[in-house]
Amino acid sequence: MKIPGDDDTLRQALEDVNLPNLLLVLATITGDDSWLGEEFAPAPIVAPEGSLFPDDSGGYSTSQRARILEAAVKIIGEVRAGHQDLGATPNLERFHRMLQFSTGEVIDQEMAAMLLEETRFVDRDEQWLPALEKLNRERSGEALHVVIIGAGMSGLGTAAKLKRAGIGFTILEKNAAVGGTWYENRYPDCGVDTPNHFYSYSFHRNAKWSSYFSKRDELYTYFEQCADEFGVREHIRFNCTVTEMCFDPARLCWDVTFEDQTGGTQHLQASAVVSAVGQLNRPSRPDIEGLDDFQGAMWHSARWQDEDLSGKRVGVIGTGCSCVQLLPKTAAQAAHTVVFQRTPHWVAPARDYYKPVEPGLLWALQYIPYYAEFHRARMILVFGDRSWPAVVADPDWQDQSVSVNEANHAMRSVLIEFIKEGLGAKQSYVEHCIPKFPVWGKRLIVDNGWYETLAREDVTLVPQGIDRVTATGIVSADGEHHDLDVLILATGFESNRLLSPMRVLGLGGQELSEVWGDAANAYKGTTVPGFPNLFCLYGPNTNIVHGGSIIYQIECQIHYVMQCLTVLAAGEGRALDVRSEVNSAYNESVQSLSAGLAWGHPSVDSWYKNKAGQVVNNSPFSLQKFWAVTHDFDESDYRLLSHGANE
Ligand code: N01
Repeated sequence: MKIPGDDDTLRQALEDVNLPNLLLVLATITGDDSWLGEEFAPAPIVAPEGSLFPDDSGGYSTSQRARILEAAVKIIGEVRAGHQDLGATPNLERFHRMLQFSTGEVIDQEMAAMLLEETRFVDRDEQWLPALEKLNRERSGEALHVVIIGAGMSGLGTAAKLKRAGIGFTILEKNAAVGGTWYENRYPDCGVDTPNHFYSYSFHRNAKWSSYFSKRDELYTYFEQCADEFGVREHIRFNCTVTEMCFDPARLCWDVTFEDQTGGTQHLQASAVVSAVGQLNRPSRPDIEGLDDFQGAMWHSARWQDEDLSGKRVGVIGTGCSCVQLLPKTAAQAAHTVVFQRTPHWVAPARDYYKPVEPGLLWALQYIPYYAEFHRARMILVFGDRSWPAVVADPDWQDQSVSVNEANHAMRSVLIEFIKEGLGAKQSYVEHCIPKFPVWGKRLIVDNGWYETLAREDVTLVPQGIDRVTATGIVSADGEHHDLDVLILATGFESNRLLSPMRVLGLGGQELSEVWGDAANAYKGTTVPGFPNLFCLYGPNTNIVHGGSIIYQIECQIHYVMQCLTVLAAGEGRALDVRSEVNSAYNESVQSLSAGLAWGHPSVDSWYKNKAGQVVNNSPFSLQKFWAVTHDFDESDYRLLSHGANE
């Protein structure tokens, strides 16, 4: 990496960097651990009220700060001039020590091991890449071919790894472009609630995110670039919708049937199928009487129509993440907005949600050696499992009705104050805005002006529920008719029936949708007994609620799948079928853990649960634990099917 500019450029950039992080950079370059000594120990991290970003600047005195910055200018300047090499990347023991030093907190060694891979100080691909490359060389001509369904973040990530391993693959994508959810969702202010320096592939960092929480267009552009930079675009068949796949036990492969852009039916044969269809790709149309009678314009938040709302009376059904994000923008345009709420959600204060990435940090992420690595680790520590203790139920906690432990209850109190403050003159709304389930029972929504928007004079909250829709509006449960020109359905997605409407036929012709019903389950969220060589990314019980990036979860699964592929590549005509008893034991544990978490609380009714109240979508694990659970493939968990050796 060439470092541009001179000492002044460097000095200017360093104004915006995190000093505890910078000390890790200096220690790595010089190999000198005196940079991690008592003298430079940072002050504890504190969370200023209302801010998303904790104050983790280190709390150094002016003279300490000057000393660190001058040393950094000198050391990095020497690297720029070619007089200093980059030093050795830290091993686990040193990295662990570094993280504890820079945060002033006790960090689990397993967490450090995970972050060592997330920073790519350790290349996780080494777990499977050498084996696959060797097998590919030995077996040229009879290689595996993988079909990936979907070119969203799971599909592209898998494709990148298959490409690296030299395994043949085809991606079938129903849309005309890549990006999945970030292609489809275009509602106003659509964006992430996890900082992008974490919400991006660990193996394809983007040093140029303009904001910490980027918006849809920038995310979509990132995935477009990934498709090109991974060199996988030529493998994608756009406008192709998979309708059916059927496992052939004689040939030990999948026959995949899909509809192409002409409406014609086509077939592909695959040694393995990776389902990368996501959990939130089918908009849910609410079952409300009269919905089809509405004569005004109506659309779902995930199928946004760019209509000018000025002067219009707009109704919005639903108060989940999508509604909270879009409402401040649409309400500012509309003449009047009516929000139809069934259940209030918890919304967290986030006054710096729109914070741009500081110019110096942008520079540091591109040019200061190791800075981006340590920054990613820090973002994961701050925005990942930090909230985990607050979601785990404490059996001794006195009031189990609305909270699950003391920290959870404390958060509840903070958020109730935030509601009161945000609603200003509309204090009559307060009782309707306080959820009756524990905080983190559903993913905590990052605020972008929700309560202030509800407090606007031209916005009305209807908490009574909906009786029916008419040609000209909505009748609420109290009998009032609300006249509307436009109706926005922010009603979420059909999330429980994973992989549907595809027809998936496994061993013995059994159909996956029947095997699962509305209780989808898979081993490590990925493999299903009786459906050999089918790998579900972002499958059952993999969604995260407490905090963190879904790309992280997906990457954990991809590495697990790549290890499975080393077994398939080791012989001709092989298939892996997860043992039914292994899957059952795993999922019993998933359900028992889920029951002890905020989102398993009986008061929570959400898209994560099925009709019986079982958690189908969410992971019961912290990020650290999910990494550990998916890290190592154990062949004894599977039946290995091979030609002639099985029915
Ligand atoms: O959908 P939702 P979403 N009558 O299911 C209501 C991710 N996401 O699109 O709460 C009346 O959360 C329903 O009511 P209730 C994120 O993972 C992330 O907003 O069930 N109301 C609810 O209020 C999120 O969880 C981001 O009682 C009806 C709303 O519609 C997931 O996507 C941004 C109804 C649906 O809320 C889904 O979020 C956006 C009916 N018949 C989305 N049916 C960020 O990262 C449903 N509702 C920031």
